[in-house]
Amino acid sequence: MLGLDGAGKTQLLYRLKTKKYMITNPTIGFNVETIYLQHKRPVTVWDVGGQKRLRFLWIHYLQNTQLVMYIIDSTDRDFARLQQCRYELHKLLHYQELDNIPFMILFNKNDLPNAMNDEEIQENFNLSVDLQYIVTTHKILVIKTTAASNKSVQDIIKKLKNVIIEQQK
Ligand SMILES: Nc1nc2c(ncn2[C@@H]2O[C@H](COP(=O)(O)OP(=O)(O)OP(=O)(O)O)[C@@H](O)[C@H]2O)c(=O)[nH]1
Ligand SMILES: [Mg+2]
Repeated sequence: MLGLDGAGKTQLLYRLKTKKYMITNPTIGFNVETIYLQHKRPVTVWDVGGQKRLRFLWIHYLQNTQLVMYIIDSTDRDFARLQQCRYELHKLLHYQELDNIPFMILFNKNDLPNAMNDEEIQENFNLSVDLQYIVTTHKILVIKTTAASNKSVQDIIKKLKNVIIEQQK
């Protein structure tokens, strides 16, 4: 799990793991948890701190990655933050170590009334929600999520499972 600070990575990780709300603090370093996809298939999820001063560390977590979940705060329309968010995403998409690794891009905080709609996501990121397509060498799946309730849990687990199984074929 990567993405700018405050996007909701840690909240989402513990939502997927425990289906409960957890008070989070900005992550300095990382959290790592095993979550279970359907049929009890375990997956190790690394959630790495997204603060600007910590982003140079991301590349150290990429070895043996099966999938990148890139989490975006869909309420954050600040120009500079949007630029950073796109920049970091593109950097990962062009990182050689991640060639052919699928990406799930999660537009999070979708429970909030000011979350970007599909048109804004398209405008700001040139991405279409619920479409799977290929950018450079990556399969990309774009979804809208919330970590504030259990509403997205099954959807994320199902898609994670599908992408991981498809990749192993
Ligand atoms: N309403 C709402 N709040 C959320 C959601 N996801 C996260 N939050 C809140 O947003 C804040 C930041 O969430 P974190 O999970 O700590 O963010 P992070 O991406 O781990 O941030 P760093 O650890 O700094 O990289 C917390 O107050 C969360 O409770 C969401 O989907 N909806
Ligand atoms: Mg965190």
